Amino acid sequence: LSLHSSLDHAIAHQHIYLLFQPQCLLENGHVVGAEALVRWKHPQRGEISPSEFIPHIEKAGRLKPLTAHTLRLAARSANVLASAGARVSVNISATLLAEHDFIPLVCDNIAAGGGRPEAITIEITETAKIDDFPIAASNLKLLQSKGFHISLDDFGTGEANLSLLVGLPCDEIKIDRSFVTLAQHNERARIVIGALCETARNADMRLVAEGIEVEEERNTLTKLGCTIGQGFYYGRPMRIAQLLAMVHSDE
Ligand code: G
Ligand code: G
Ligand code: NA
Ligand code: MN
Repeated sequence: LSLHSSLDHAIAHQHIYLLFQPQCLLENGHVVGAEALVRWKHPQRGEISPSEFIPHIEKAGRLKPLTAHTLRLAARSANVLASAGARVSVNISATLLAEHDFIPLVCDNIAAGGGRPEAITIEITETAKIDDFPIAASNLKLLQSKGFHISLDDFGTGEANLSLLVGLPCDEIKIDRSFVTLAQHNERARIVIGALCETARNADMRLVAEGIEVEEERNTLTKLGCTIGQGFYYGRPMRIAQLLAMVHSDE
């Protein structure tokens, strides 16, 4: 049985759900946000990774119903997190940006989950697949005007490049974790990260360093002017209850 034909069943039976990975202030570890990461617990196949099932679902033309579901789930958690001062980031594949119904896909499902746009960041992933750049840009501008924040995922790798940073409306840069890893022993990587931090500050954008695994990386990123980090050092993707416990332990 193929994955895409069991999508509706999986959604209806809560086999598809979200885990949340904390985003923390480097300075003191306080949780300021969380990235929602989708999971599929298949009754026969076990846990399937999104990097496996999303391309599959996309090829079968079912990415919209999957995205609708993750947006609704994320919206439900956004309110509890917002009351604790943390945002929720939700991943949206760039293939959807130029779709004619992209705006209602986002707005209707966030509303259906009871979420406020102000509490939600839309992370643009798989930027290689932006079909129609001008339409994508105007759709993102519209989402911004409704209060959503826009984030560029995996910045600095592949097509997540300076053209997007210059040409798309965005409020946040997520530096790809490969640079965080390199920063420990590569001076050029440190120079580039420092410049990106300054760019973000000057453009009034938020910058999140991905893939912080150890304290040394936290220290290096702090020295370079970075303020927010995400990675195993702060926590693996976890259930919402666990994340809330972590948020409340800050208080
Ligand atoms: O959660 P994990 O670390 O396994 O994520 C693997 C990849 O799947 C990452 O590139 C992540 O951006 C992507 N991903 C996770 N959740 C979603 C989602 O809800 N929608 C989309 N489009 N991609 C997601
Ligand atoms: O593409 P995106 O950046 O959304 O991918 C998120 C993926 O990165 C998830 O699969 C998540 O489990 C993984 N991840 C999150 N933090 C870390 C980390 O500190 N180290 C490594 N190696 N992977 C991480
Ligand atoms: Na992401
Ligand atoms: Mn990323």
